[in-house]
Amino acid sequence: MNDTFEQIQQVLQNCDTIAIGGHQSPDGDAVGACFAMAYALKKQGKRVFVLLEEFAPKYDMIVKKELLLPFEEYTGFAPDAFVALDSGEKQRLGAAEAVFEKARQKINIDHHASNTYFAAYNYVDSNASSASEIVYRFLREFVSLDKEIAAALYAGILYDTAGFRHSSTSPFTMTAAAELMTYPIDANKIYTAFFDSRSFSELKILAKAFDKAQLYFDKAVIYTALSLEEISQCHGSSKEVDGVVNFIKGVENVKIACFLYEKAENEIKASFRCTDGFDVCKLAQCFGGGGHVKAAGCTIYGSIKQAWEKIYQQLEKLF
Ligand SMILES: [Mn+2]
Repeated sequence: MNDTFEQIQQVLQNCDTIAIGGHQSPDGDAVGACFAMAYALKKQGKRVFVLLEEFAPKYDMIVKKELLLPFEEYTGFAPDAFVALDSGEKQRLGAAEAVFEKARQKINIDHHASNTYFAAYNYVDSNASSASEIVYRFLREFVSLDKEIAAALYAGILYDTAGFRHSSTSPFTMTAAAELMTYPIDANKIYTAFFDSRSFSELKILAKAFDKAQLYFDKAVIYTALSLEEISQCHGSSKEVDGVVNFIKGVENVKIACFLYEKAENEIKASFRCTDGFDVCKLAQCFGGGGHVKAAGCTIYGSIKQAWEKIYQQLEKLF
């Protein structure tokens, strides 16, 4: 059951020190939603701290780094409230989960279908394109938006819809984006940074992943994977593998796309995408992960080969 925006705003009103956190390996939606919320609460006179893992430099344009709580200061930090954004479960907050536990008031605002309603106050809408879209709906009721808030929200919505392309893009999404564009934000610069530019190492990583791609189950499943060694051969890092899965899913006739990479030794991160009629959230949940019906992920411990074998066994039930 969802709480109302009014209830959540009431709780925040009665708090002074507020922590805001998003999921591990923060993407554009997590970063955008967290900073938009942070800017708005700061405007309301709150002491605000954003707790996020290191994220890609392309998000710097919507970020005020001075709001980030340094990782060393997580221990012993007990805020009045913790607002978790874009996180389907509290474990997805990573190291910030300990701070979440210590917060007097716990709030969860999210759009993942697999959300576990882990806070005292929850607002989950799996039909929303992004956490940023929900934060937009929330904020416009209580604060006057400005350029900084608008840029962060626009970036979050843009990112999670892959530039208004995913089926989660609703007429409301477009209305929200249109209103956010009435602020003097550089929408084109955000688009280019997110979707039309990459480091040379990222290009090499994409090339390696594409080169290794294989089709299974009568060409309905596409699979590729990258080891730590392969990522380092490209002089890149695991923060640059984001683009792989969205690209391979576009191959003709493919129903499910699977991309695995070695985040650390024996720690395999799997990302899944699918077309209508399939549910990769369920697939990810077989391995303790989650996400959305058409985009989900999980972590599997072992080698890439072992992880793929486990996933393959699940896929066999579908094809
Ligand atoms: Mn999201």
